Amino acid sequence: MKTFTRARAFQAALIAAAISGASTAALAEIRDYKFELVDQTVQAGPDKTITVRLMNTKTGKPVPDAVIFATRLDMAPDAMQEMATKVTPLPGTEPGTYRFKATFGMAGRWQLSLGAKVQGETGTVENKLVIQADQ
Ligand SMILES: [Cu+2]
Repeated sequence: MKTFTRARAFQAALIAAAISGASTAALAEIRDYKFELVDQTVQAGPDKTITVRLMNTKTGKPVPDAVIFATRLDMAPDAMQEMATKVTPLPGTEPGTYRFKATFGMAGRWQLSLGAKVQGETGTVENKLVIQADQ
């Protein structure tokens, strides 16, 4: 019974979203979303900021208010997957962009793994992005 109520509530929310015109997301599927790096390169060193944009590739528009739930930053592209560094979320500066703080302890290629839930969509956006850290 609980499941039924929740499903109905979710359906109602979807309809409300569609009516209010916030429905650009409702017509897309989860595979139509992808993260992209705002800057491909970063200076090696402590407390660097990474900015990514979550795009709806169908509409070409950034997607605000996604829930980012998985992040990992390591040097897998340079065969150092055990060299991982902490990723701390920072407040976004514009809708659809998501920022993180991390220490790049070494120059080279770093892989940022991201997972996200998008409002009104089932499934998970999962992307791996490669950032070049310069000396
Ligand atoms: Cu390394």
